Parts: sequence; structure tokens; C-alpha cells
Amino acid sequence: MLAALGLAATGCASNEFTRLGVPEPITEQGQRVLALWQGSWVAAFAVGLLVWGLIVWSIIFHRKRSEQLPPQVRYNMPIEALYTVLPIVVIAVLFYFTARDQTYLLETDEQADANVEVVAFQWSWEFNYLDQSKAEAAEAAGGDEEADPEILFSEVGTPDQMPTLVLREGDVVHFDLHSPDVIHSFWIPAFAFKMDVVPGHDNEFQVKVNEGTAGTYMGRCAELCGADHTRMLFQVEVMEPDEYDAWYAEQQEAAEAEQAEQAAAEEAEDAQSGAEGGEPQGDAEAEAQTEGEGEQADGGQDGAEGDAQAQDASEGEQADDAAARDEESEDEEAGR
Ligand SMILES: [Cu+2]
Repeated sequence: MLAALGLAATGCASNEFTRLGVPEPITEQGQRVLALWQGSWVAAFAVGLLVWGLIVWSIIFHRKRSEQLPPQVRYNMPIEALYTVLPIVVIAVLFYFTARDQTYLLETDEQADANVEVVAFQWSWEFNYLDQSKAEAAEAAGGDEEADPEILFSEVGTPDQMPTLVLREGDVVHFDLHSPDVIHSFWIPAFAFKMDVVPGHDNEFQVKVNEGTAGTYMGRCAELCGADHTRMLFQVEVMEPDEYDAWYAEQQEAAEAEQAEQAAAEEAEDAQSGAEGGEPQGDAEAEAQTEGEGEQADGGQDGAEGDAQAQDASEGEQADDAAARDEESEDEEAGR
């Protein structure tokens, strides 16, 4: 049995039949999972053959031949010991390989080429491509160990429009899994691996994408998470290095352009509301909008258009607020 397990674990010929239902893995880790799966089946078949063999043997060679009762024996110690020890050996071997492979699959020590934050929400996925370098530099400098890596660009899906996760052949990819609502499960069948995405508990794993695996694969949520669970799908596109690099640069440029556009729009708005008078008001409004606080922005606009007396009364206060927020945002930027 050990020999058979060993043979399977070295990953002999792997075709659709010998994979026993597992899709062709596209990661090194996936190949390990496949080997464990095949090895477990080899062990199960070995035990099965032994049991079926004994059944067939007794049916054929120990049929009822006369009315005479065969010799009645009991407490055969060697046999009793054998069928206590043998299952323990089988379980111990399966346990050993499972524990060994689990340790390997959950290892995240190797330096990753790409870092992706996966946010699973009801009911789609967000893939944030992270710039780990700054967080690592901060950590190395002995500074803020909790420093959050910067998001370079994002891909957000909806139940109607599934997002695409793009990976590069040969990359070690690190995944951080976050959920803002309920438990989901991040499953790419071609990884032969899935991991739960648990709110309040950040899971992580990483894989090495094999060479020669460029193509499109499916991803799903594997944890019943609500009404639209079945629509929580995504695509995985593995690209060749050149193609990926071009795509990556394009995404980064697009994200930067968007940021510049946003900043320009804010500046224009700032200037506009400044021209309308009520300078502190203008500041407060622009600040409120940059922080995405819709309510405050509305309040600011109402004030600007509406009651002049109320505006006078609150102007001093708002100017203070604006100054405080200015400081805050400056601190934030300096912190990055
Ligand atoms: Cu889900």
C-alpha cells in the first residue's frame, strides 16, 4: 500500500481518468492536492480489493456443503490483533500525508510576486491588486506593523457582471481574504483548493501558478451565502508574462488617470464654490466630498444656497471644522 501511495504521490501519468474527477490543476499546490486525492483512492482501492477478495474467496471455497456444522472457532488472537492494527496503520498513513500536505498548502513564507486582496460580498467579488512594497518597507523600518498596503487598482463585480481575476504564469500569488458580511468561500476549481472568507477573520494563502497554463478558468463561491449565492461567480484569466505586464501597466495607468481626474474635478469644484462666495463654506463642502460624506456635502450646499443668517451663524464653526479636516487629511497623506 505504501508503495502504491508513493507511486501516486510522485504524480505519475495524469489524465482525466486517473485524476478521478479533479480538474487539471494549474498550480503547484493543486498538483499536491491531486496527488493526495489519487493516493487516498489507491489506498481505498487496496483495502477494497482485499475485502472483496476475501468475500469472493469465502463464497467460492466455503459454500455450505452438508448439514454438518463446520468447526466452531473463536478468539483467534493473531486475526483479532490484525484487524485492530491494520485499520490503525491505514488511518495513520492517511493522516500523515494529509497533515504534511495541509502544512505545505497553507505555507505563505515564500516572497510573492503578486498580492491580491479578495473581498467577497453578497453577492460578488472585488479583487484589489496591492502594492506590498510600501507596507513591507514600513515594517522593515520597524515602524507601523499594521501598515496597510496601497491598492494599485481594483476589479469589482456584480451578480450580473462577473469580475475577472488576472494572474501571470509562473507567479507566486498571495491572496488575502476579507468579507464584510457573511461567510463565503473562495474557490477556483483549477487550483483544486478553496478557502473560507470569514468576516472578522482574515484568511490567507498563496499559490505558484504553473508555466504553460495561460487560459480562462472559472471561480465560484462555495459557501451558501444567501439568495444570490449561485450568481457569485468570477473568471480567472492566466496570462503569459508579456501579456500580463502590458495589462498590468494599463490597469495602473487607468487607475492613475482616474485619480488625477478626480483630483481635478475636486479642484474645479473648489474654485467654483469659492467664486460663489462663502469661502469657508466652499472649503467645508469640498472636504466633505473628498471624504465621501454625502450628508455633510448636502448640508454644505443647502447652506450655500439657502438661509444667509443660518450660514452666518454656523460659518465660524464650519471654518473650524474645515481647518481640522485639512489637518487630518494632510496627516493621512503624510502617513502614506
Ligand atoms: Cu458567497
